[in-house]
Amino acid sequence: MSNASDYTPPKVWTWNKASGGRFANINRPIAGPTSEKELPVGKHPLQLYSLGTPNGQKVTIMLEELLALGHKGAEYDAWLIKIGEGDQFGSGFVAANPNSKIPALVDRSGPKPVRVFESGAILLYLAEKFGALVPTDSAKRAECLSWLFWQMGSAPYLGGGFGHFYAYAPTKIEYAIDRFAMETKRQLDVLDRRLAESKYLAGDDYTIADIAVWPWYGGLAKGLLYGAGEFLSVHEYKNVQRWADEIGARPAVRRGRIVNRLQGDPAAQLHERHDASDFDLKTQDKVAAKG
Ligand SMILES: N[C@@H](CCC(=O)N[C@@H](CS)C(=O)NCC(=O)O)C(=O)O
Repeated sequence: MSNASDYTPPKVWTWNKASGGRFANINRPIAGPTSEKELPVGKHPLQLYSLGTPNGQKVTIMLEELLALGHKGAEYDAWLIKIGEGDQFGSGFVAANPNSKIPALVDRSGPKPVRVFESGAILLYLAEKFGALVPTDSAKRAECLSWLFWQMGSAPYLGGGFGHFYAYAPTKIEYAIDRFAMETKRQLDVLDRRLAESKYLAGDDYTIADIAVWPWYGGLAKGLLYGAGEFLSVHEYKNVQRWADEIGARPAVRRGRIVNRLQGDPAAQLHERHDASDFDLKTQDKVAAKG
């Protein structure tokens, strides 16, 4: 194995140098706000503060699905939080999410604003609020929540583990890439076996479990994450491929996945969403054409 290290950890870790890598300028070992900055509030009942990463996409897909089902109370403003520039450490954002990570939702439909953070909690909150996309039958609900929480526990190995060491770390460390590639492939196999026996993760119906898992593992299966499709032989996971294609074709998913996105095809970037018409009028290709 390559990359033998001459590093010996000191007795006590101290934060005295930049660790390098793509997120070096925002990583820090303490929580809390670094600046005073209020969050903007728009006209809709739901205020989302997010970015179009897989964790952010879960919520915008959910909101678009709810709107497609006719739940007008799911109208939302999606504000952009640029995590690369440290927006997540502003006082207003920290009040919405003390963990300083997107996505964060504030529900202003009631007498007092309700904050919700952690994408899984947001999906469940919205599903319960609107009585949609989560089964009511207790066995089916248990299956749905099991896959929802599976995603929450599993994706950090894919993103923070595999993706970080394969794509972002300043040096390629064989041990780390090997360990997390193995776990990521195991997770893909878990999904592939489930989707061999079941149309959707929770059973016959599309639910918040699919909405949580698709942006991560659907994206990975379609070669959209970390440029790692070939490395992980994602084409081998045939049932994941079938499921990823089917969900990716849903109109609400096609809308939700481009909200708050800052990368890729300009026609698939809607930096902020404040109205349903924004999908037709305010994607970056249209913004650029207007000059
Ligand atoms: N478990 C959290 C993860 C959220 C998360 O990791 N968000 C990332 C972007 S995908 C973030 O905001 N990172 C900023 C930071 O770490 O400072 C969730 O599901 O909501």
